[in-house]
Amino acid sequence: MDSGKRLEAWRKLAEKELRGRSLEELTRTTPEGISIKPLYSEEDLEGLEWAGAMPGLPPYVRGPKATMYAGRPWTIRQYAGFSTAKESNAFYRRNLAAGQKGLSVAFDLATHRGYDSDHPRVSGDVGKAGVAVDSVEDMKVLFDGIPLDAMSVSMTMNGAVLPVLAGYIVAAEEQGVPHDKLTGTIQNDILKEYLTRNTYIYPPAPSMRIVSDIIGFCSGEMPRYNTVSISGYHMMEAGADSVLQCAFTLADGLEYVKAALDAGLDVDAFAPRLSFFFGIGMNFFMEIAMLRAARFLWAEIMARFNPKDPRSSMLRTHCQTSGWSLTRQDPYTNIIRTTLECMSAVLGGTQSLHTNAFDEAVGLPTELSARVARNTQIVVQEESGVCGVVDPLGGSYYVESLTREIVEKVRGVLAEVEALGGMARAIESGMPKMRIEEASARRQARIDQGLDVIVGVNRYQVEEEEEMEVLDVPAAIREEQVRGLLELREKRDPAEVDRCLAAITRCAEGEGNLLEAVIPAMRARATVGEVSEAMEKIFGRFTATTRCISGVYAGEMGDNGTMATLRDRTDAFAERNGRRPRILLTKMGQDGHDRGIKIIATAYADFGFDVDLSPMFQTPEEAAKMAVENDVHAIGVSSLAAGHNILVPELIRHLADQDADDIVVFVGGIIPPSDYDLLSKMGVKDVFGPGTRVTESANRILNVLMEG
Ligand code: SCD
Repeated sequence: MDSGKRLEAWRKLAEKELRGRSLEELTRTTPEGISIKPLYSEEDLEGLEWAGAMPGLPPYVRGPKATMYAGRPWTIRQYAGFSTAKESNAFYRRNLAAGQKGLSVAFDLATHRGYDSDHPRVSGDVGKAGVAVDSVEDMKVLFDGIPLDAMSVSMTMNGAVLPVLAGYIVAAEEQGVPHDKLTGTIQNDILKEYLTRNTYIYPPAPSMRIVSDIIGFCSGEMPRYNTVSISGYHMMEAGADSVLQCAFTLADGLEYVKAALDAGLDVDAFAPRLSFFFGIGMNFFMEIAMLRAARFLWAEIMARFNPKDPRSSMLRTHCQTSGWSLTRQDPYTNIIRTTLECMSAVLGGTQSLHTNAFDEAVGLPTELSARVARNTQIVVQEESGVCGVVDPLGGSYYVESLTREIVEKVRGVLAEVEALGGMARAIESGMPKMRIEEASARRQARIDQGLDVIVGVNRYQVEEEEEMEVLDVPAAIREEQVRGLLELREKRDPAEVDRCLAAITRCAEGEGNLLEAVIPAMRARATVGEVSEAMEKIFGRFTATTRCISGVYAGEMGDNGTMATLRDRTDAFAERNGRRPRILLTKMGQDGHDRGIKIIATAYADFGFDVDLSPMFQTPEEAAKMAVENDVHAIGVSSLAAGHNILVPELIRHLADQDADDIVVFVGGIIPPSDYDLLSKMGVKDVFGPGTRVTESANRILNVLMEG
C-alpha cells in the first residue's frame, strides 16, 4: 500500500472510532497559532529543508556537537545567590559537592541597577533576590576556594555589567588566574532588558557600546569566555509564546553581531563565543521544536556574514525551566512540571540547564527544594538513559513538522523586525513589547476562564493547603554590606580611586574600551555604584515610558458573566461616589518584574477602574506622593523580589505622613504565606498570591472599597 492509501485507511478507521465526531475537531490551535493535527506521517516531512541532517554539522538542527550527551552530558548549572557573598559561597560549595557542575550567580537588584548597598533607593533590595556585591572584596569572598581556572561561572548581569565583569576578572587575577584561562558566561544582553527584565541603567545607545566593548575585550583577552548570553527566557516569563521567544531572541542576537561588526571585529573573532538562553515552559513538544528551530535559523542568519569558522554559526544554549509555570497552590506538583520541562530542554539539545525549585512561587529556594531541583537533572542524566543517543527525536514526523512550522513563523516575525530597521529600532517602536504583553494578557484570560488547565489553580484544587517553609533573608544583611563598604572606603587609596573613576568618565565621553577602563578601577577598590555613576555622568540614566495595552483581556474573556458583574460593580461605585474607583498600581524598589502589574492594569481598566500605572523603581515616598496627587482610592503594590516587608510599611508610613491613610493598600505577587499576617497587621487590606484570578482580586478590592 502506498503512503497516500495508508493515510486514507487510517482516516476511515479514525472516523469510525470517533462515532460521528469529525476528525477536524481533534485539531487544536496553539498560542503560537500553529494547528496541531492528531497524527503526523511521512507526508508531513516532504520537502524538509534539513532532511538527512547530522548533529555537529550545519545547519545544527540536531545539535551543535556530533556526540552530544553521549560524549559529554549538559552542564547542570543552577542559578543561585542570596544575601552576602559569604553565605552564597558556602551554598555554592555545598552544591558542587552534591553534583552540580557549573556555577551561575544571581546578583541582588541593587547590584543589577548599579547602586551600592548604602544607596537610599535600595533599602528593600539588598541581598534579597540575589547576592549583594559592592566591590572586588565581595567577589573574592564569593569565589573563595573555587578555582576560577577550572570552574565555569555564569553571571547574570546586564545593567552594571562592566564593574561586575571587571570585578570577576580582578578577583581571578588575585587568585593567580590569567584572563585567558577564564571560562564562563556573562549575560550582557541589554536589549531584552528594555523589553522585559528592566535591569538597565543607561539608555540603549551607550548600552550597546558597552555590549560591543565587552565582546571586543573578551575576544582578544578571554578566548574561552562566552561574551553574551542572548536571552529569550525573560520574554517567555513575560508571556511570549515559543515563536515570539525564538524570533525576538534571534533578532537580538543579530543586532549584537551587527554592533560587533560595526566596531570593526572580524565575525570569526567573536561569533563562536556568543551563546543563547531559552526558557522552557509546559508545552512539551513545542519547546523541543523551538530549540531545534532556533539552531537552524541561527545558522541561516549567520550565513549572510560568510563566517569561515563553523562555530560562528553554531547556536549553543543554556535553558531554564519556567518559573512562571510554577504554582503556589499544591506546590509539590511543581516538581512534576519542572521534570517535564527539564526533559523538553534535554530532548531539545541544551548545553546547560537550570531546573527551578518547587517553592519558587512563594519565595527563595530552601536547602531541600534546591536539592530536589538539582536531583531532577541528575536523575534524568544518570538514571533515565536519555543521554545515550544523540537527538533521539530526530526524524520524528511530529517534531520535525513542528520544527518546520516554528521556523516558518519565526521567519515571518524576523522579517517584520527587519522591516522596522532591526531589533533596536523595533524595541523603540514598542512592537515586540506590545506583542509579548498581548500574548500574556490573552493567556491570563484563558486561564481565568479555565480554558487552559493548571492543576491546583483552576482545576483539581486542594481544600486545605499546608504551609511551606520558605527561606527568609534577614534585614541585617544591608547593615553588614554597609559596614563592609565603610571599611573598604577607609582602606583604599582615594586619590587612586578618583583617578580611575575620572578615566572611566573620559572613556565614556570619548573613545576607548570601557571594560579596559573599568578593570583598573576595580583593582583600586572602586565600588559598583561609583563606577556606574562615573559613566552615568555622560550616559544618563534611562527611564522607560510605561504604556498599557487595552481591551486584550476583555477581548479574550468575551461576553462573560464575571466581566459584566465587575463592570456593574464599578458603575455602582461611580454612581455612589461620583467617580470611578481609582487605583494606583506601583512597583517599588529595584524589582523589574512587570508581567503581573501589566496584566492587572489592562484587565482592571477593562473592568471599569481608573488605573494609574506608576513608573518602575519607585521609592515608597514617591509612590505615596503619586497616590495623593492622583487622589486614588487604592494602591496595588506588585512585589516579586522579596522587598515587600521593608517597602510596604514605608509606603504606609508615608501615606500617614501625608494624611492619606484613607487610601487602602493591597499587595500582590510572590509573598510567602507566613508574611500575610504581618502585612495585614501593618494595614494592608488584602494580599493576592500567584494564581489568584484577576477577576477575583478585582472583586475583593471592590468589596473593601464599597465598605469604605
Ligand atoms: C561539550 N563539549 C564537548 C561535548 N559537549 N566536547 C566533546 N564532546 C561533546 N559531546 C565541550 C564544549 O565544546 C566546551 O568546551 C565544554 O565541553 C563545555 O561545554 P559547553 O557545551 O560549552 O557547556 P558550558 O560550558 O556549560 O556552556 C554552556 C553555554 C554557556 C555555552 C550555554 O554560555 C553557559 O553556561 N551559559 C549559562 C548561562 C546561565 O547560567 N544563565 C543564567 C540566567 P570549549 O568551551 O573548549 O568548546 C539566569 C537568569 O537570567 C534567570 C532569570 C532572571 O534572573 O531574571
